[in-house]
Amino acid sequence: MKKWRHILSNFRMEGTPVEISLIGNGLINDTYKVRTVEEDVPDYVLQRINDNIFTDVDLLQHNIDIITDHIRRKLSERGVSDLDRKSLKFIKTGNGKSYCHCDGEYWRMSEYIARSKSYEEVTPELAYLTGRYFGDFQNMLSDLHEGALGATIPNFHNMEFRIRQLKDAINNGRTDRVRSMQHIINEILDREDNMCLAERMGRAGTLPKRITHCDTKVNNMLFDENGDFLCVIDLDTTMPGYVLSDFGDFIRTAGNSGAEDDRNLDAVGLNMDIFRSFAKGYIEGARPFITDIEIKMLPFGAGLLTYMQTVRFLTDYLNGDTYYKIKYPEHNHDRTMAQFTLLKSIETHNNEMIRYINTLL
Ligand code: GN1
Ligand code: MG
Repeated sequence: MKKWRHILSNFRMEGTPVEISLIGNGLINDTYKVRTVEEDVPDYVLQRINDNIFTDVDLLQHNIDIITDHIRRKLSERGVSDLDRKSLKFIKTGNGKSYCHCDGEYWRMSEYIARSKSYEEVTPELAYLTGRYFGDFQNMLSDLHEGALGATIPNFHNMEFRIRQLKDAINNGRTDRVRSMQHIINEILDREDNMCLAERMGRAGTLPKRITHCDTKVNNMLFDENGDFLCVIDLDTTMPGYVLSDFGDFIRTAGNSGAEDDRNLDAVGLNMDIFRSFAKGYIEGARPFITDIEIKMLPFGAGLLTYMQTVRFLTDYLNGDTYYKIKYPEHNHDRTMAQFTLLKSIETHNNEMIRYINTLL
């Protein structure tokens, strides 16, 4: 990246930047690490915000300021030390914003948390702890007043909306791909009614909106060198949503014995040990606010988020790969098949999940 020094000059950073390198494996934004030469000055994370997807960057960064300030306040009230490692710290620009608009691109910068790491896979012990922290993350944000956070992507986890997008893609997308995926499309649309249950419950007033992270992939959590939890990262989609989102997305990623885009479908399936450990931890962390109805819906959430991701990857495949970054031409096809395989595995474990959740009520 040639112009990085120019971008950095907008931010009130400390130290002397000497090197920039691409890090992270997000499917939306581009993330770089900026190394500074001084020992006692942090390195930084520089990120280009994909404003095709996050169309209101000002709202996005305003949300993130509110979330990070609120979490810092909660942690400090609890007497937690080392706050700079336990919550993200964004760097302000010369005019006091936490992003800059530079040559038509949006950039933001935060401190790089030294000696931190993330995982692509977790053990049951780690899943339990992670569950507690995600439950606690929602809990800490549960007293934000209504309207404090806007929707950075409207209808982001709205299943009815995702189905409408899929149907648009079936009608207007690449006909060769629609034809070759017809069998999967039928299987997906067979489940449509069941999968839109949360929206119906929301309208009926039986499922409340909370503040949810909406991207609780296991690699969106940082741990220290001893494997102790530090903080949740990637706050772009933290906004009002159902608890199902965060529970489901963790199970979809960490609870999958294979990879999100595994081409070996035999490797893909639900790991019930991870499910049980995460569920136990999550319910403990969320206990101060979560209702019995929400708890009973958690197994549904595991299937829902996997179904939603299948629908989203398939939609992008049919549309000709316009949303997610791809590494090779059939990547969205392989992601669709891997997620659909995981969904079917989750469906076969439905009764087992329900029985276990009932023991935690
Ligand atoms: C995207 O870029 P990343 O990996 O943080 C997507 C999530 C999907 C995920 C699938 C804004 O997240 O919703 O679950 O890919 N984020 C957005 O891996 O669409
Ligand atoms: Mg994300």
